[in-house]
Amino acid sequence: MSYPIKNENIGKLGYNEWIQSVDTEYIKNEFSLARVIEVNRNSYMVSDGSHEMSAELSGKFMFDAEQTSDFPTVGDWVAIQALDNYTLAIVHSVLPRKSLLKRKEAGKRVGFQLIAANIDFGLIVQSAEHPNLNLLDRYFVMLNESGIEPIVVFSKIDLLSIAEQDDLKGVLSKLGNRYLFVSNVVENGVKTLSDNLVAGRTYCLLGQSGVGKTSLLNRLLGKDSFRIGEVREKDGKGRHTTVRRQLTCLDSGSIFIDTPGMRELGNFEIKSGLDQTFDEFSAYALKCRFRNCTHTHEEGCAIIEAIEKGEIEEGRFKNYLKLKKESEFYGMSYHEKRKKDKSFGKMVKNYNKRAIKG
Ligand SMILES: Nc1nc2c(ncn2[C@@H]2O[C@H](COP(=O)(O)OP(=O)(O)O)[C@@H](O)[C@H]2O)c(=O)[nH]1
Ligand SMILES: [Mg+2]
Ligand SMILES: [Zn+2]
Repeated sequence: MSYPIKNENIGKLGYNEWIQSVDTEYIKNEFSLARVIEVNRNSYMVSDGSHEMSAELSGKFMFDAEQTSDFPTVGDWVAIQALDNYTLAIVHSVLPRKSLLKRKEAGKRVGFQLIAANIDFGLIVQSAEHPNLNLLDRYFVMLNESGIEPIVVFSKIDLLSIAEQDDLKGVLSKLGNRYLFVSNVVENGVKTLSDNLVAGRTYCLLGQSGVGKTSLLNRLLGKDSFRIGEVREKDGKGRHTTVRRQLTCLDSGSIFIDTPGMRELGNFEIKSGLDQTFDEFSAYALKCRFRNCTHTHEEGCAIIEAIEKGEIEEGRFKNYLKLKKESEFYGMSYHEKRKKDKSFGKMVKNYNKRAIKG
């Protein structure tokens, strides 16, 4: 029995010109195109737009896979063989990715975990009650580095008084970030977000556990499709309770990936992402005495001077240093990392002390 290469409903999964331009090499003969819609530890679900199938990796795939990033993650386009009247799919290859989100594995300095692939927009969700601007920067760096456009959403706005909302707006305007306030319990902001979503594009919900990511997705779907509040940071033993990630299509045509909360968000070797995130530094950096200034301790560093004059916020600079050191750490070889691992925390502390006196 032969199946069509591309299901006529593949478009609703975000099939577009970009993936069309790469799929011809992979989607031929007995293979057809599908997207990974769920990853739960090592089990997968894929969809071709009309059929949702549980999926297994082919023997050759398993044999050839060498590293974490070779394996499929949610959002990936894959070449499959549909079997048993579309109940089972064998995954033969993962198509090249437009973007890939990954993070450092919890508690480990070495090794990483894939979050999602082929994401256009990252929806960073934070509770308006507990905004964390340093963490926000971390997400910006991660998204900028992967070429994913960040959108910031502050949820639970219903829990803030008008005065508190104004205070928060004051803090945020200073940073000049684009953001949105929403409440998932009263009519507020969700419609603005929903009106601005782009059909055919893939959005990934990011943020700590309990901030309201799944509630927001349910609101956007207009029904309670996903269970909220079920994802806890830790169980009694302090381990993650779930690793499930799911992709779902809104009626309006945009595609959403929900992720469980992340206890720890580590970045990898970062190049452009860091400069892009702290781009207000760049005008000062041109005036540093040394062209290769690292803005960490140098004499004549215009950034350090700007901090002393109060033109750049010290907290942002400290966060910049921290992320920069981390990034350099991830750029090292495996063995260098193991060696440095223990002294890492101390290293960051010392840099902060040296750079900012008093
Ligand atoms: N007051 C208020 N509570 C919310 C809001 N959004 C989510 N919650 C609650 O916050 C808890 C965690 O929500 P959930 O969507 O599961 O968060 P997730 O872990 O980020 O997916 C649940 O008890 C929700 O009812 C909101 O906008 N306002
Ligand atoms: Mg959730
Ligand atoms: Zn400098």
